[in-house]
Amino acid sequence: MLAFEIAVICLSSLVLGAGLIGIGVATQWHLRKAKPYPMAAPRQAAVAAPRQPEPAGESLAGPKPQVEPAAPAVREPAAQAPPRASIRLGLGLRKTRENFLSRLRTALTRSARADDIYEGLEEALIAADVGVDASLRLTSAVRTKLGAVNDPDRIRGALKDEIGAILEAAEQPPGPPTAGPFVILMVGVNGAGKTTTVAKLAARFKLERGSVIVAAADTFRAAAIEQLEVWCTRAGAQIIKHKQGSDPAAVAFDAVKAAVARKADVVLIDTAGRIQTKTNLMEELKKIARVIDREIPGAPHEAWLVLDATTGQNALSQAKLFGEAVKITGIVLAKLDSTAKGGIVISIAQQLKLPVRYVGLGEGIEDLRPFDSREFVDALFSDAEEGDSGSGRTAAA
Ligand SMILES: Nc1nc2c(ncn2[C@@H]2O[C@H](COP(=O)(O)OP(=O)(O)OP(=O)(O)O)[C@@H](O)[C@H]2O)c(=O)[nH]1
Ligand SMILES: [Mg+2]
Repeated sequence: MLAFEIAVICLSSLVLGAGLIGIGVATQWHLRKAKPYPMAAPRQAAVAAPRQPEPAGESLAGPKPQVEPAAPAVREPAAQAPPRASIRLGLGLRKTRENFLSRLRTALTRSARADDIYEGLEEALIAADVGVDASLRLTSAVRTKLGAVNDPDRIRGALKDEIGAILEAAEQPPGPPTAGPFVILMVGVNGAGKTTTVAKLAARFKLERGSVIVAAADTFRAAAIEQLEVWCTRAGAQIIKHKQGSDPAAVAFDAVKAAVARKADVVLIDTAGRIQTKTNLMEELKKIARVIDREIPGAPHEAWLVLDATTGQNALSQAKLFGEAVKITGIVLAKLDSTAKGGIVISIAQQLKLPVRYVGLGEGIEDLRPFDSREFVDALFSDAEEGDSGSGRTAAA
């Protein structure tokens, strides 16, 4: 009887144990299913948090600005990522390089006839947005140099040299520091990347030149001032702002005045996007330049046209018309990472004869690099997977 009872107890314990294990396994499985996989952090912050206006951001003239609680229209800068090195040019140029090199390879290998090769070369260049004129000049320069030689490697090498020569002329760093504040006026069409570039430059100049004041002279677009404030906090720059709708020239004037009083080293003036054909908006730019010059004779020392690399050949007409309003002293080519047509740089250098000061390679504050012609050509022609190995000068600039 005792043996029977022991057997029953053992059996019951076994059944109970098995049951408990079963429940455990089922619970684990359920929990795993319910738990989401780790996701990459979202690039965009959902809504801008309301911010307290900084003392440095107060207008020097007129009433204190009314900063509305964050409106959904704020173009929120890309979410702040942990500090990282500047993006490498080879990575930023990936789309352009893939597009260009595959066409170049086809052009160099599909036929042994020189006419066919050079025709293919022109096509590859035009497809990369080098522009018809610059493409024809480049191919004819290579042909003149090589004569009857149709060895693909020689042609490729000669083309690289010709492009390098054009781009070298466009590689000029910004002017040296001035005795007083160095004033840069940023202009461009809507959405070109002006405000983002101002932020990137503010962060860079703060390290390279000292204190930076940013003028929120885009008083037109709703939430433009708040967008710039977020960026300035991130870049560690002071901001001078007025209310939305106020005169942008007055903001610019206050900014340079504040820069003189506070002995700031650099002033960056963010302006509203404007269509280059609208005369009244171009007059507004002239006025901004005039009033700055009144406060600091000779300023703005530079006026940079921000061009969206994805807009292609229209960039040339933008440069022409903006140049009629203010003397453009340099180009910043934004969004080079977003296009397969980065050859526009060659077109700009060849046709506009303007220095390309910086290139934008992403939405982050560190995604701006000084334009380096050799680095650019090496990255464009690099066959390496990542495209960076072609240049010895790719360390974060
Ligand atoms: N991928 C990429 N995106 C960029 C770059 N520069 C700017 N952008 C994006 O382009 C969009 C427009 O940028 P903004 O800086 O607001 O352009 P803006 O010229 O100030 O625009 P408006 O003030 O409306 O005329 C934003 O979504 C930016 O994140 C860049 O170099 N690469
Ligand atoms: Mg803007």
